[in-house]
Amino acid sequence: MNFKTPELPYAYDALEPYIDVKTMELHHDKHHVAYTTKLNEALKSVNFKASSVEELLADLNSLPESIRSAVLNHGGGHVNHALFWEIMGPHAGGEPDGELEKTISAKFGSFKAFKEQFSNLATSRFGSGWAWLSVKKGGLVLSSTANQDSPIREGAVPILGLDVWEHAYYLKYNNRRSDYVEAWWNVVNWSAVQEKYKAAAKLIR
Ligand code: MN3
Repeated sequence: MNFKTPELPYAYDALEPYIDVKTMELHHDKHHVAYTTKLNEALKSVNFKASSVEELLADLNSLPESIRSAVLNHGGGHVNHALFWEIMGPHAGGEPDGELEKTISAKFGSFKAFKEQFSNLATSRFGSGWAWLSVKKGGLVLSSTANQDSPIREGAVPILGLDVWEHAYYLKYNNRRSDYVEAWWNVVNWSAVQEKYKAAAKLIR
């Protein structure tokens, strides 16, 4: 099996002015492509039953020890970025509605309170990593992970993720990660997140 980097579902400049075209080009065409290439390289001579990278990440011990860290890093990089492109979009931002809005408000008190907690996780993650909203048994959970680790490893299904590696923001925001985090809310595609929430809620009861 050969995993492929998905095409961006919008133009490289579609997230301007919040995420600049140059960052999007490098991030998708160089960084994501490198994760996918190295994942395929690591899996080249291995027989495995899993039909998705998510399954591989959830059960890393089924793989030979010699390739586990490569699959964790590059497989994680591949699925994390695939989600990241999908949950962003042009003419987006605002607030979720429907079932997702109700669930967020019930869990965190309000959308504003959720946003604050998520932003804090993203800005305070030391070094490279991600902030996440995931669905887990019992409901929604917030977390942050280092490097390309995925909430999938903790039995959760991520539905919203924010990449806080410097490659995601340094060209435009330099060292001002919190400005990037604040701007990023303007490109969150809540209807895509809502779809992911519905699918995940069916998987995990
Ligand atoms: Mn990245």
